[in-house]
Amino acid sequence: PWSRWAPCSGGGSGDGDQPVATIASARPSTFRFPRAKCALVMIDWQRDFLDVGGFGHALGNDVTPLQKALGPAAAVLAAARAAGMPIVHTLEAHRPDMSDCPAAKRARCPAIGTVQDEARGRLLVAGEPGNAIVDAVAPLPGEIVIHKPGKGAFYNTNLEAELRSRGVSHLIITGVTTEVCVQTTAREANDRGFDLLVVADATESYFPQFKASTLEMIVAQGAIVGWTAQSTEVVDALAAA
Ligand code: C5J
Repeated sequence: PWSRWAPCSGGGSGDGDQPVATIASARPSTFRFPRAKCALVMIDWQRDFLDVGGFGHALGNDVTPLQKALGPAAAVLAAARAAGMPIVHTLEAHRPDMSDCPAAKRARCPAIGTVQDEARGRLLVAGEPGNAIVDAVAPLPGEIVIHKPGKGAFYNTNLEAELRSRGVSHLIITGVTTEVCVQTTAREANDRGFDLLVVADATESYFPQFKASTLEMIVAQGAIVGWTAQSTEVVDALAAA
Protein backbone atom coordinates (compact mmCIF):
# COMPACT_ATOMS: atom_id res chain seq x y z
CA PRO A 1 0.00 0.00 0.00
CA TRP A 2 2.89 2.43 0.55
CA SER A 3 3.33 2.65 -3.21
CA ARG A 4 0.07 4.55 -3.63
CA TRP A 5 1.77 7.66 -2.27
CA ALA A 6 3.83 9.77 -4.62
CA PRO A 7 7.54 9.24 -3.94
CA CYS A 8 9.73 12.05 -2.66
CA SER A 9 12.39 13.27 -5.05
CA GLY A 10 15.11 11.15 -3.45
CA GLY A 11 17.37 11.71 -0.49
CA GLY A 12 19.05 15.07 -0.73
CA SER A 13 19.34 17.55 -3.52
CA GLY A 14 22.87 16.77 -4.48
CA ASP A 15 23.97 19.77 -2.44
CA GLY A 16 25.48 22.03 -5.06
CA ASP A 17 28.86 20.89 -6.30
CA GLN A 18 29.17 17.99 -3.87
CA PRO A 19 29.78 14.63 -5.59
CA VAL A 20 26.66 12.55 -5.06
CA ALA A 21 26.27 8.78 -4.77
CA THR A 22 22.99 7.08 -5.65
CA ILE A 23 21.19 3.89 -4.73
CA ALA A 24 18.64 3.58 -7.53
CA SER A 25 17.05 0.42 -6.11
CA ALA A 26 16.30 1.98 -2.71
CA ARG A 27 12.71 2.08 -1.51
CA PRO A 28 10.52 3.98 -2.07
CA SER A 29 12.70 5.86 -4.59
CA THR A 30 16.32 6.54 -5.48
CA PHE A 31 18.42 7.53 -2.45
CA ARG A 32 21.00 10.21 -3.25
CA PHE A 33 23.66 11.24 -0.77
CA PRO A 34 26.51 13.73 -0.96
CA ARG A 35 29.52 11.50 -0.45
CA ALA A 36 31.33 13.86 1.88
CA LYS A 37 28.26 14.45 4.08
CA CYS A 38 27.10 10.93 4.85
CA ALA A 39 27.80 9.05 8.09
CA LEU A 40 27.23 5.42 9.05
CA VAL A 41 25.38 4.83 12.33
CA MET A 42 25.72 1.34 13.85
CA ILE A 43 23.04 0.98 16.51
CA ASP A 44 23.43 -1.13 19.64
CA TRP A 45 25.37 -4.11 18.23
CA GLN A 46 26.11 -5.06 21.82
CA ARG A 47 26.30 -8.40 23.56
CA ASP A 48 23.34 -7.32 25.74
CA PHE A 49 21.08 -7.80 22.71
CA LEU A 50 22.80 -10.54 20.72
CA ASP A 51 24.01 -13.02 23.37
CA VAL A 52 22.20 -15.79 25.14
CA GLY A 53 22.30 -14.59 28.76
CA GLY A 54 22.15 -10.91 27.79
CA PHE A 55 19.47 -8.29 28.38
CA GLY A 56 17.37 -9.24 25.35
CA HIS A 57 17.39 -12.85 26.49
CA ALA A 58 16.50 -11.81 30.05
CA LEU A 59 13.38 -10.16 28.61
CA GLY A 60 12.31 -13.58 27.33
CA ASN A 61 13.37 -13.23 23.69
CA ASP A 62 14.96 -15.74 21.34
CA VAL A 63 18.12 -13.81 20.45
CA THR A 64 19.32 -16.03 17.60
CA PRO A 65 17.52 -14.17 14.73
CA LEU A 66 19.66 -11.09 15.40
CA GLN A 67 22.80 -12.92 14.20
CA LYS A 68 21.43 -12.89 10.63
CA ALA A 69 21.97 -9.15 10.27
CA LEU A 70 25.52 -9.14 11.60
CA GLY A 71 27.25 -10.22 8.36
CA PRO A 72 25.48 -7.56 6.24
CA ALA A 73 26.19 -4.92 8.91
CA ALA A 74 29.89 -5.88 8.96
CA ALA A 75 30.01 -5.60 5.16
CA VAL A 76 28.49 -2.09 5.24
CA LEU A 77 30.89 -1.10 8.03
CA ALA A 78 33.90 -2.28 6.00
CA ALA A 79 32.67 -0.36 2.94
CA ALA A 80 32.08 2.81 4.98
CA ARG A 81 35.58 2.55 6.45
CA ALA A 82 37.05 2.11 2.97
CA ALA A 83 35.08 5.16 1.80
CA GLY A 84 36.44 7.23 4.70
CA MET A 85 32.99 8.06 6.09
CA PRO A 86 32.40 9.19 9.69
CA ILE A 87 31.32 6.12 11.66
CA VAL A 88 29.20 6.21 14.80
CA HIS A 89 28.61 3.24 17.12
CA THR A 90 25.88 3.53 19.75
CA LEU A 91 25.24 1.44 22.84
CA GLU A 92 22.20 1.42 25.10
CA ALA A 93 24.17 1.82 28.31
CA HIS A 94 23.37 3.31 31.68
CA ARG A 95 25.79 4.89 34.11
CA PRO A 96 26.89 2.50 36.86
CA ASP A 97 24.99 4.60 39.44
CA MET A 98 21.86 4.30 37.21
CA SER A 99 21.21 8.04 37.58
CA ASP A 100 20.30 8.18 33.87
CA CYS A 101 17.78 5.34 34.06
CA PRO A 102 14.23 6.61 34.66
CA ALA A 103 12.32 4.86 37.44
CA ALA A 104 9.61 3.92 34.92
CA LYS A 105 12.15 2.12 32.72
CA ARG A 106 13.56 0.21 35.70
CA ALA A 107 10.08 -0.71 36.87
CA ARG A 108 9.22 -2.19 33.47
CA CYS A 109 12.63 -3.80 32.93
CA PRO A 110 13.83 -4.80 36.40
CA ALA A 111 16.68 -6.85 34.87
CA ILE A 112 18.55 -3.62 34.03
CA GLY A 113 21.55 -3.23 36.30
CA THR A 114 21.33 -6.77 37.67
CA VAL A 115 23.95 -9.51 37.34
CA GLN A 116 22.58 -12.72 35.83
CA ASP A 117 25.98 -14.08 34.90
CA GLU A 118 29.29 -12.96 36.50
CA ALA A 119 31.16 -13.12 33.18
CA ARG A 120 28.72 -10.68 31.62
CA GLY A 121 28.40 -8.26 34.55
CA ARG A 122 25.48 -5.90 35.09
CA LEU A 123 22.96 -5.84 32.24
CA LEU A 124 22.82 -2.67 30.12
CA VAL A 125 25.44 -0.88 32.22
CA ALA A 126 28.35 0.96 30.55
CA GLY A 127 31.74 -0.69 30.86
CA GLU A 128 30.43 -4.16 31.75
CA PRO A 129 31.63 -7.06 29.54
CA GLY A 130 28.08 -7.79 28.38
CA ASN A 131 27.65 -4.18 27.27
CA ALA A 132 30.51 -4.44 24.75
CA ILE A 133 29.93 -4.30 21.00
CA VAL A 134 30.35 -7.73 19.41
CA ASP A 135 33.70 -8.44 17.75
CA ALA A 136 32.36 -8.60 14.17
CA VAL A 137 31.47 -4.87 14.19
CA ALA A 138 33.65 -3.57 17.03
CA PRO A 139 34.68 0.11 16.79
CA LEU A 140 38.15 1.08 15.63
CA PRO A 141 40.12 3.88 17.31
CA GLY A 142 38.90 7.24 16.05
CA GLU A 143 35.31 6.12 15.43
CA ILE A 144 32.60 7.84 17.45
CA VAL A 145 31.11 5.80 20.31
CA ILE A 146 27.90 7.09 21.89
CA HIS A 147 26.51 5.71 25.16
CA LYS A 148 22.79 6.40 25.15
CA PRO A 149 20.36 6.06 28.05
CA GLY A 150 17.28 5.86 25.83
CA LYS A 151 16.09 4.07 22.75
CA GLY A 152 16.80 6.99 20.43
CA ALA A 153 20.47 7.82 19.89
CA PHE A 154 19.81 11.59 19.91
CA TYR A 155 18.13 11.65 23.33
CA ASN A 156 20.49 12.93 26.06
CA THR A 157 23.65 12.37 23.96
CA ASN A 158 26.07 14.49 21.93
CA LEU A 159 25.27 12.64 18.68
CA GLU A 160 23.69 15.63 16.94
CA ALA A 161 26.65 17.86 17.82
CA GLU A 162 29.11 15.21 16.58
CA LEU A 163 27.26 14.96 13.25
CA ARG A 164 26.75 18.71 12.76
CA SER A 165 30.41 19.44 13.53
CA ARG A 166 31.34 17.14 10.63
CA GLY A 167 28.79 18.67 8.26
CA VAL A 168 26.80 15.43 8.06
CA SER A 169 23.39 15.66 6.36
CA HIS A 170 22.72 12.01 5.44
CA LEU A 171 22.80 8.83 7.53
CA ILE A 172 23.07 5.17 6.65
CA ILE A 173 21.78 3.12 9.58
CA THR A 174 22.24 -0.51 10.67
CA GLY A 175 21.45 -2.08 14.01
CA VAL A 176 19.21 -3.79 16.49
CA THR A 177 16.43 -3.91 17.23
CA THR A 178 14.59 -2.61 14.18
CA GLU A 179 11.38 -1.43 15.83
CA VAL A 180 12.93 -0.12 19.04
CA CYS A 181 16.31 1.64 18.89
CA VAL A 182 16.69 1.72 15.10
CA GLN A 183 13.22 3.10 14.47
CA THR A 184 13.38 5.60 17.34
CA THR A 185 16.75 6.88 16.14
CA ALA A 186 15.54 7.10 12.53
CA ARG A 187 12.54 9.17 13.59
CA GLU A 188 14.69 11.43 15.77
CA ALA A 189 17.08 11.94 12.84
CA ASN A 190 14.21 12.69 10.46
CA ASP A 191 12.83 15.32 12.84
CA ARG A 192 16.27 16.94 12.95
CA GLY A 193 16.42 17.26 9.17
CA PHE A 194 18.72 14.38 8.29
CA ASP A 195 17.97 12.22 5.25
CA LEU A 196 18.45 8.59 6.19
CA LEU A 197 18.50 5.09 4.81
CA VAL A 198 18.05 1.95 6.93
CA VAL A 199 19.89 -1.09 5.56
CA ALA A 200 17.10 -3.67 5.42
CA ASP A 201 19.14 -6.85 5.89
CA ALA A 202 21.54 -5.20 8.36
CA THR A 203 18.85 -4.66 10.97
CA GLU A 204 16.92 -7.29 12.87
CA SER A 205 14.26 -7.79 15.49
CA TYR A 206 13.22 -10.55 17.88
CA PHE A 207 9.84 -10.28 16.11
CA PRO A 208 9.91 -10.69 12.30
CA GLN A 209 6.54 -9.00 11.88
CA PHE A 210 7.79 -5.92 13.77
CA LYS A 211 10.84 -5.65 11.51
CA ALA A 212 8.72 -5.91 8.36
CA SER A 213 6.18 -3.36 9.61
CA THR A 214 8.87 -0.93 10.71
CA LEU A 215 10.62 -0.95 7.35
CA GLU A 216 7.26 -0.39 5.65
CA MET A 217 6.48 2.53 7.99
CA ILE A 218 9.82 4.16 7.22
CA VAL A 219 9.34 4.17 3.44
CA ALA A 220 5.57 4.80 3.43
CA GLN A 221 4.03 8.02 2.11
CA GLY A 222 6.99 8.84 -0.11
CA ALA A 223 9.73 8.20 2.50
CA ILE A 224 7.91 9.80 5.42
CA VAL A 225 10.85 8.80 7.64
CA GLY A 226 13.47 7.65 5.13
CA TRP A 227 14.65 5.01 2.69
CA THR A 228 15.64 1.35 2.81
CA ALA A 229 17.99 -0.72 0.64
CA GLN A 230 19.82 -4.04 0.81
CA SER A 231 23.39 -4.16 2.10
CA THR A 232 24.84 -5.24 -1.26
CA GLU A 233 23.32 -2.13 -2.86
CA VAL A 234 24.75 0.10 -0.14
CA VAL A 235 28.18 -1.54 -0.39
CA ASP A 236 28.20 -1.06 -4.18
CA ALA A 237 27.25 2.61 -3.81
CA LEU A 238 29.96 3.20 -1.19
CA ALA A 239 32.54 1.39 -3.32
CA ALA A 240 31.62 3.57 -6.30
CA ALA A 241 31.92 6.61 -4.04
C1 C5J B 1 15.76 -2.51 23.09
C2 C5J B 1 17.27 -1.66 21.40
N1 C5J B 1 15.15 -3.34 22.24
N2 C5J B 1 18.56 -1.41 21.21
N3 C5J B 1 16.83 -1.77 22.70
O1 C5J B 1 15.39 -2.42 24.24
O2 C5J B 1 16.51 -1.83 20.46
